[in-house]
Amino acid sequence: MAGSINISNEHPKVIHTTCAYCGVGCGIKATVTDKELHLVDIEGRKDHPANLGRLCSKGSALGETVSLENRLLTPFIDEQRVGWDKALDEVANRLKATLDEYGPEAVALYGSGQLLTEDYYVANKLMKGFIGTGNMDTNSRLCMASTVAGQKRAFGSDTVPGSYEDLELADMVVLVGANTAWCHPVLFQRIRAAKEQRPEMKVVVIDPRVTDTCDIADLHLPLKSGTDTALFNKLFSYLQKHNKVDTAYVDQHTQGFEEALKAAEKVGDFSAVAELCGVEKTALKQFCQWFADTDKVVTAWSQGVNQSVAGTDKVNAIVNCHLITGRIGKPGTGPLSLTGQPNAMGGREVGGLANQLAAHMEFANAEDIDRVRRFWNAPNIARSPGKTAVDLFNAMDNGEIKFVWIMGTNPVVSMPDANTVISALKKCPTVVVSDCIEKTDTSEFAHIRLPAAGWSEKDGTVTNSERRISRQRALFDLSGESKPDWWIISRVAEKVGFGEAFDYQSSADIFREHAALSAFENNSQGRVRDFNIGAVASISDAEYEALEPFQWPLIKGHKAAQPHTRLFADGGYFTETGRATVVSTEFKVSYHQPNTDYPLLLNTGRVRDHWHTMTRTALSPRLSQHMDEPFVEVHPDDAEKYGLADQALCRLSTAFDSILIRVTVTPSVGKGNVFMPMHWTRQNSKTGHCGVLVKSAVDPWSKQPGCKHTPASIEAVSLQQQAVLLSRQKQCFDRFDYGTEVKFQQGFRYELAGQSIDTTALDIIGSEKERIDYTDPETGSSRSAWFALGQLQALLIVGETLSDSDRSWLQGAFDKEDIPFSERWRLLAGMPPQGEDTGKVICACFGVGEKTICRAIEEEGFSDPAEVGQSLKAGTNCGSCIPEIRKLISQVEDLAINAAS
Ligand SMILES: Nc1nc2c(c(=O)[nH]1)N[C@H]1C(S)=C(S)[C@@H](COP(=O)(O)OP(=O)(O)OC[C@H]3O[C@@H](n4cnc5c(=O)[nH]c(N)nc54)[C@H](O)[C@@H]3O)O[C@H]1N2
Ligand SMILES: Nc1nc2c(c(=O)[nH]1)N[C@H]1C(S)=C(S)[C@@H](COP(=O)(O)OP(=O)(O)OC[C@H]3O[C@@H](n4cnc5c(=O)[nH]c(N)nc54)[C@H](O)[C@@H]3O)O[C@H]1N2
Ligand code: SF4
Ligand SMILES: [Mo]
Repeated sequence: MAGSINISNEHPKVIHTTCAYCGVGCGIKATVTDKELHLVDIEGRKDHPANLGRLCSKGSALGETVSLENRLLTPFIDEQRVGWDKALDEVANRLKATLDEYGPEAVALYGSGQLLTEDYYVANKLMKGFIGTGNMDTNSRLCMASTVAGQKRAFGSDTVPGSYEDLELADMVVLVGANTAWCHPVLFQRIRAAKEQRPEMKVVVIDPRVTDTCDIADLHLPLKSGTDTALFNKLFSYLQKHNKVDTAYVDQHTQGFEEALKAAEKVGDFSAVAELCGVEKTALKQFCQWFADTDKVVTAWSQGVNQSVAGTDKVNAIVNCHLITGRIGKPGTGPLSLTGQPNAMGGREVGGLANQLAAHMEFANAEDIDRVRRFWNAPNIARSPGKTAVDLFNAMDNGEIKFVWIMGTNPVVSMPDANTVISALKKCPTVVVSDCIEKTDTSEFAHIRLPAAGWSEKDGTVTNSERRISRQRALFDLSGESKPDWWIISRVAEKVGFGEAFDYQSSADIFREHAALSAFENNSQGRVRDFNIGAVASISDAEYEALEPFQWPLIKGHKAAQPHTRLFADGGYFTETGRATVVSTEFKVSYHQPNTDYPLLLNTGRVRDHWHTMTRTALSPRLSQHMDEPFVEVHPDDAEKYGLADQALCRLSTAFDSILIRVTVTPSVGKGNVFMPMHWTRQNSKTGHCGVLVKSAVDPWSKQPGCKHTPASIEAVSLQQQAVLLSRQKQCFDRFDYGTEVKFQQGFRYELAGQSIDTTALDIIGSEKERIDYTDPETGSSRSAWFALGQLQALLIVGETLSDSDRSWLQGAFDKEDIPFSERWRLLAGMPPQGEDTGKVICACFGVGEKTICRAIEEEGFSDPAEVGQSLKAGTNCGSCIPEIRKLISQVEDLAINAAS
């Protein structure tokens, strides 16, 4: 069944692996068609329980992102290419020197939920067990820390109680601060399919924005940013008032109910809460009634909950409503945290956060410290938690951290107050960056860059949001000199003098040790821990190779045939008393308030087809077309108030920095809010970086920053000139005031603006003889096109406003081998040849454009996305664009009605 890492040269070769992206953890059937050229066909694995054959647009396009483009293929020291021996010596020597001079607290490692469990385990063991500092934190601090803290407060352990199938078995699914349609698309597809089968199943979306997730919502509560605790406290008191408390469950399995009820009641009556949360009173009542009357409820949440200075309380306010109704651990019920990264869960299992030790053991427990010390035979085990992400970079900025190793994350883009991160990295005497990509915003500050194996080459395990451990397998040999992260860390550890403990030869070696630690003195003496995969602690290399997905816990001696799909239906919590804690939570108005200088609230998040800092998705022209330029969404009333036109450039400012960015006017953001995606970096945009604007205030329990809530202001700007350059070759956009790069099939498009646009220095290959120009005498706008042997090389358009569909057909002109002279004028006149005007890409899977879809709706009278799918295939693969197709149908219908009246 399973694939093999010993890839033979026979083709095609089918390998089962797991998607590189989100925490859904979809199983992939990869058919390698050419190992040398890195060609692979990607399909969803039908027998993987997470996706049952489905994939989303990003997963489907994985094959487009495994080329060697932009890859870091050898180690570098200070921009000098070096061999591994030299690079490892340099890291080890600098590490030793720092330890000798300043001690372990001057050393830090900042990791990522995109590392495999095996990589993460070794990194954590080196830092906490052998170097002897807790200063190993991870980007999960920006992502899941509030859920970890909330679950620990409630359950005594970081346990996700349910499974994905509960989303299908539920009679009501509540999605809080989660744009599931875009960020966990396969789960969204599963919910949609369940609802289609049982239309009585209810979906409630709680999000300040109207997102595509609302496409299947029976009720959307556009609450004021940050007010979730108030809303769930109201629900708590409503449930109690309406006799919906499962008193038997509360009495037997929980503690803290009375205090928590008192705290929840403080929030006031429906009118007060509706006002506070900014939602309609009737809608709020409706939600409470539905929740009260439905036994099978799943509440799933993501970053709208976690990324808040009150994130942990939000998590507990949600969990409380499940605990007091006993709706946990039973089919179709439960609180369900949706994890972001492919291995956010695995990172937590090995102790990747600075306040964790390993295998769900704690610094707070002296027995745990001793247990891990004995198991690792660790000489210098850390005895207290280390610095969490924001503190860690602040400490670096203050000169306390002298050596940092950044692995699998891009903090210059993803950290709040990114300018402080830049300043810290500039000051830090040694910055080591392990990444797959040659140049990232973070690696620009590295003294040593180490080439890591990426998805499609690396080999190990990941855990998804439902505690399911799956294998990621290599599809190709390692590229260039790149090495797996576990190998790099182990070899450095050896050179620092910890050879015996890091003598790993394969990821299987590490997995076995990790599994053994999870079971070590677990359930025999001392306390019982939730994370236990002892059953796989002594598997052979061949068994590891063939390992099929399984859910933890998987305790030795228990039958694998009885998986722990759910926990806690009959209590059994991991607190000292064995009871879950109903945590008192309180809403404070001061959490997320704009102020007079910054009267708006900046919300940040994701778009459908890009992943984080775009190091992978920007390689795919298909994925790059859906949302191609950084933007800030502004409500129409605010746009009017601040004099902002749709698609114009504006200045968006916070107390931290100020940027130039394009405005999208849309009622989908609430009045007083603006929304900006987190993805764009200095590699592809001059100014569209959101991290520099974001406030770094953190939650007191989880230390997770509130990335969704920064007071902001916005103003119109007038730049004299705008230009669009399409070019077969990459160009530099740094000298323009505004510039963004977008990849398309045959080249790059640049959106440029500035007080004056000097394009003379552009590096365009094309014969001047084959150049044609046109200047509009009335407007002064101009177009120039360069050809070489009849093929279009570049096209520069200055001073015109282009539509999305103009851009898409002009990009299409680069596909042609030869453009006859008789056709070239069309490029200057802006007239697409018939049938080539397809519009902006809506369906990324099949590359179907907006205009093509609208024409079909108009001409064929389609009234349902399924009909559009039958005719054009759009929306029939991953389905992520179905909400957009539905919007186009209603737009075309509205136009027809308006035309008729
Ligand atoms: N396409 C895509 N998918 C991804 C990723 C990606 O980069 N791209 N990244 C992955 C990762 S690591 C993560 S963590 C997940 C994140 O997945 P999500 O959390 O679903 O995504 P976000 O867009 O960050 O934020 C979700 C929503 O929270 C809302 N929100 C903001 N403030 C509040 C609030 O106070 N209360 C409530 N209730 N809602 C609020 C925002 O308006 C936003 O729509 O996605 C994963 N999947
Ligand atoms: N404003 C704002 N900021 C946010 C968020 C938000 O919603 N708003 N969301 C936060 C969240 S939830 C998250 S998860 C973070 C994500 O933010 P980051 O972790 O910074 O983003 P990525 O682009 O995923 O960075 C991963 C890096 O690791 C590299 N890489 C990939 N695989 C490997 C590997 O196997 N080994 C090594 N060594 N390198 C590898 C990639 O090339 C890339 O450079 O952003 C956070 N920041
Ligand atoms: S939902 Fe999409 S991105 Fe997430 S794991 Fe599945 S295919 Fe990958
Ligand atoms: Mo995340």
